[in-house]
Amino acid sequence: FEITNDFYDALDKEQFKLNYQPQVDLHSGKIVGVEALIRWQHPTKGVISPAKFIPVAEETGLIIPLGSWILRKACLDRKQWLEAGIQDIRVAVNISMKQFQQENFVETVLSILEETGLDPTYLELEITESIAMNKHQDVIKKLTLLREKQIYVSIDDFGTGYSSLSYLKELPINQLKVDQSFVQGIDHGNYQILQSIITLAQAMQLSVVAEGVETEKQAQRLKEFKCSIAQGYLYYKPMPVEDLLPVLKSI
Ligand code: G
Ligand code: G
Ligand code: MN
Ligand code: NA
Repeated sequence: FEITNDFYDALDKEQFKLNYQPQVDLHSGKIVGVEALIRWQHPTKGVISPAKFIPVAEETGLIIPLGSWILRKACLDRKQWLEAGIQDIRVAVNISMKQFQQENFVETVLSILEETGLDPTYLELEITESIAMNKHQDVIKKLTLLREKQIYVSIDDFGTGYSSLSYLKELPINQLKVDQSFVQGIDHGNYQILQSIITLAQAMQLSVVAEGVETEKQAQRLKEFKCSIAQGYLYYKPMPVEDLLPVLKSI
């Protein structure tokens, strides 16, 4: 992949930045969290999507320093909003497979929290279903340690992988993020799986976030299904950190 070479010094040259997308409580409309979404401002190619470079970062191993940079930056940003008086919202960080599977993953997260001085209750980690369903004992061990420190844990893109429901039940997690494909299904009358996932989450006493909510009709359906939280262009698009603080202050 031709971007590989440029990739190595992009971290030094500060070409990565985090955007943030708010998540809202479907009933009160209040912002309950923000998800950090990385962008690469390439010097000649413009903005490159993480869908392109995260897989490259995984292959090259650069995901390890990059992943730590993302966590540190998100913690520092969250601390700033706290200093600006913003309470009660979490910052959610996407964790990739290789990053999670590092033996010292938990220690790395805890040392970044300590170094930045962020209270762990403000941090949320998003791991995909495929990460969660792999190496079950190792996953349980790591998530248990994270939960002991009050870090919030979500399963991302839920419904697209191959979850074993008996495994899922054993995982110490807080929340399911329903993949946006199920929300889009509402437009075509396909909402049975969405409804089932919401029911499943409730039965397991997990919070549930609907991703990729774009229309009022979808939001209305989600409310009927008693989904608690939504994220999507209907509410907010991912935005640069400079734009987020005024939004957080206005609500
Ligand atoms: O924001 P966008 O739609 O372009 O994201 C595309 C994909 O990249 C999504 O699957 C998202 O989870 C992933 N992604 C975005 N930011 C990060 C990040 O900071 N770390 C990891 N590991 N993945 C990310
Ligand atoms: O895999 P993950 O869920 O982390 O990725 C979230 C991705 O979804 C990001 O790339 C983000 O830009 C994108 N996204 C957020 N809201 C919407 C939306 O309403 N519609 C669509 N199509 N994509 C969205
Ligand atoms: Mn995510
Ligand atoms: Na997702």
